[in-house]
Amino acid sequence: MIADRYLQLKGELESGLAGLIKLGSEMQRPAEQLDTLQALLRDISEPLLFVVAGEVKSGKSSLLNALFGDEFAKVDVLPATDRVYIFRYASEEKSTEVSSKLTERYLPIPFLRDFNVVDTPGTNTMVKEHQMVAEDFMPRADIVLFVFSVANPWTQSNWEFLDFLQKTWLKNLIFVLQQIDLREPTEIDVIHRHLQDTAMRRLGFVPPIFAVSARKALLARTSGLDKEKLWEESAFAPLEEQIDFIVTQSSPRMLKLRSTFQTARVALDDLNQEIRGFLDKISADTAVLDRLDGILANRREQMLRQTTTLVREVERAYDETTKERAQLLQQSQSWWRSFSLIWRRTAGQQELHSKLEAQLRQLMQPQMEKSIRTLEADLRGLWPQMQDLLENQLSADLQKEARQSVPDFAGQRREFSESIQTAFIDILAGKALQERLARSYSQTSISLRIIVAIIIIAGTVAVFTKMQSAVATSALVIAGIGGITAIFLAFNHRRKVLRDYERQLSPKRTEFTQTLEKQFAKAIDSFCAEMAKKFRSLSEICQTRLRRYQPWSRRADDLEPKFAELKSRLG
Ligand SMILES: Nc1nc2c(ncn2[C@@H]2O[C@H](COP(=O)(O)OP(=O)(O)OP(=O)(O)O)[C@@H](O)[C@H]2O)c(=O)[nH]1
Ligand SMILES: [Mg+2]
Repeated sequence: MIADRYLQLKGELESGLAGLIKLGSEMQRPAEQLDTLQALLRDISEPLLFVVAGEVKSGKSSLLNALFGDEFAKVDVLPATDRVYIFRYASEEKSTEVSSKLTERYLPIPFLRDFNVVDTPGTNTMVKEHQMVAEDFMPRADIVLFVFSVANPWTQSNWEFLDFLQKTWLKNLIFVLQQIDLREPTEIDVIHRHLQDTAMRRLGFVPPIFAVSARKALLARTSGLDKEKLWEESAFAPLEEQIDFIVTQSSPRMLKLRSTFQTARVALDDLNQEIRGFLDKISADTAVLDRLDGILANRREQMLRQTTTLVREVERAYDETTKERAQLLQQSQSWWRSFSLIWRRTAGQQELHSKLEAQLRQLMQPQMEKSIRTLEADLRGLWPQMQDLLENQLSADLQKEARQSVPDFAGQRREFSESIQTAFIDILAGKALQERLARSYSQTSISLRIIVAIIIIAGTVAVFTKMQSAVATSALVIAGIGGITAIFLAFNHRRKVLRDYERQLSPKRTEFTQTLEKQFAKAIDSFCAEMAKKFRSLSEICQTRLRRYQPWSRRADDLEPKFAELKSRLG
């Protein structure tokens, strides 16, 4: 295809620019910036403008058909092009009569996307159209082909039309001597020289002149036979090279490509900088969050170790209560006190229980509170420390997110204190113990009452028989046995109560310290989990941002080699 070097370069720049616009719009760049890039894209996509002029029947339309390898312009032995035609691309064929002298032909032929082609009637017949062609198309044309026919090379109308044109419009002028297959090479040489001389005389310079056969060139391009020979004989190759050269070297076109490229390069650098800036920020933020995670894990370990010390202290306090509790139990459970069960079924069991609880509470509470305070202070101190790191080391926009979600520590502290208190109360609140003791009290009470009743009955019998009969003796023996049994029961009851309390309280020590340890660990874990949750939510924000920027970064990276290639070719 003619002008393919330029078209290829333009195509690559278009694709680079289109990629850049897509990236910019995804990155929501300001509308003005995108509009500028769109305008540049439209500007460079503007098709090349080729104009052909020359004598009637000199083979102008045939030359265009041969150049583009498509018979889009009407060719005839009779005058065929009766008005100026401009050929443009459209997906459907149509014609618009712009005026009686100009028709716009829209054709779905791919090359017309890159070229607008102006075909004109013979210079000798289009006097009226001269001015329009000259003024509307010549100044903008990338290539102006002036056709002379070997069949009639001496006519004046071409030169008269050339006289009519401003010299500045002739910079892209090419003379084409057409239909060379109709004459011998020697004749063509003569005509060629004649054209050179006349051009020098009338224009003051000699444009490039190419003697060609459009008929053979078209055949070479469209028929399957003898392609190479026909192409050789058409002498089209040098003409095409010249066209290629003019278009590629055309300063307005190349300047346009170059300046468009420079603007696009700056825009790509801008986008790249923004992407890099964001990616750097994200990886710095991720590193800070990772560091915070590490610090948090360390502090968690430290605090867990510290809880062991705290629990040991509570344990010591608990042990100290054991001695005092034993004393209290001994005092309140003297064996003769068990006799009170005869007239009091519970014999103050409830009061004893309350007393024990109050004593335990009184002795342990200060130590418990101290431990809770120590741990609370530690946990409370952790957040400001983390907050400080977040505020000083995270990027400004992530800091904003960090501030929006301060963890709810108040609720957690309350929950922690409550759970410790519950564990504490639980030491003595063993329902089983209470029930067992109640059962023991009630059984002892019933047994004692029965024995007392037996003793009374036996005593009464002895009194009534005046202590002399065998019956009286037996009654006294029974009363004696009853008395001994009652003493045994009272002792046994005391022993059972003391043993039950001991059984309840000794394993409770381990249970209690284990619960305490568990509650401490739970509190620490939930504090840490709350903070880790916050770091995780910030990390997720980083990840979301990363997912947004990474494809853009890849896209920008993909554009880089394209732009480097364009730079080397555009200079
Ligand atoms: N032998 C030969 N005939 C050609 C060549 N090019 C065109 N012709 C013939 O010349 C005649 C005129 O060709 P066109 O291409 O219509 O010439 P034109 O200058 O466009 O004619 P108008 O539009 O009427 O001014 C046609 O019969 C073509 O077949 C060529 O290279 N060799
Ligand atoms: Mg024609």
